[in-house]
Amino acid sequence: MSLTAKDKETVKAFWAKVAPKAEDIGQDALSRMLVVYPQTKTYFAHWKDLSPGSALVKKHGATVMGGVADAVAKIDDLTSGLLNLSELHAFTLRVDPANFKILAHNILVVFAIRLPNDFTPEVHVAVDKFLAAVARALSEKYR
Ligand code: HNI
Repeated sequence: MSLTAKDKETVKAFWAKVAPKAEDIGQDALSRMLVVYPQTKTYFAHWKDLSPGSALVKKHGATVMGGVADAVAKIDDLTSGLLNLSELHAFTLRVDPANFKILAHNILVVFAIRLPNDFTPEVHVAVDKFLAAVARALSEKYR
């Protein structure tokens, strides 16, 4: 399942709508992940407060969306573009790669809630494929 040229254009155009709200979207998606999939909290056990919208959740939500923005910029070669980030998650953070899909799902949920007019069925398909490709690229160093 690779991204077509049309998918890439759709993702980039949608990202222009996301960018001004990226921090809010990131903290919402991360907050939801931690509540709905509490097993993900183990990776953030060193944070003081894991409740929705806490200072660290906000900060890290922005960091993650920065990573996704970087992936949009590297959409033509995600595997090599995200290699360092993959290495970090695999060897240093030791995040189970199954969690990348969980976070991707939460990001999609928040896109649908916050950008209901822009998140059309066509955008949904393209962005779902893109986030799946990001999850695959982040999983690269686990192989
Ligand atoms: Ni993730 C740190 C991007 C999914 C757990 N993560 C980062 C950083 C970026 C990033 C960028 C900061 C790197 C640095 O300091 O150089 N993470 C992403 C992206 C995704 C993702 C783009 C998927 C879309 N990370 C996940 C998931 C988990 C996760 C699913 C665990 C459930 N990430 C972490 C942890 C850190 C982290 C833990 C370190 C945070 C800290 O502050 O200690």
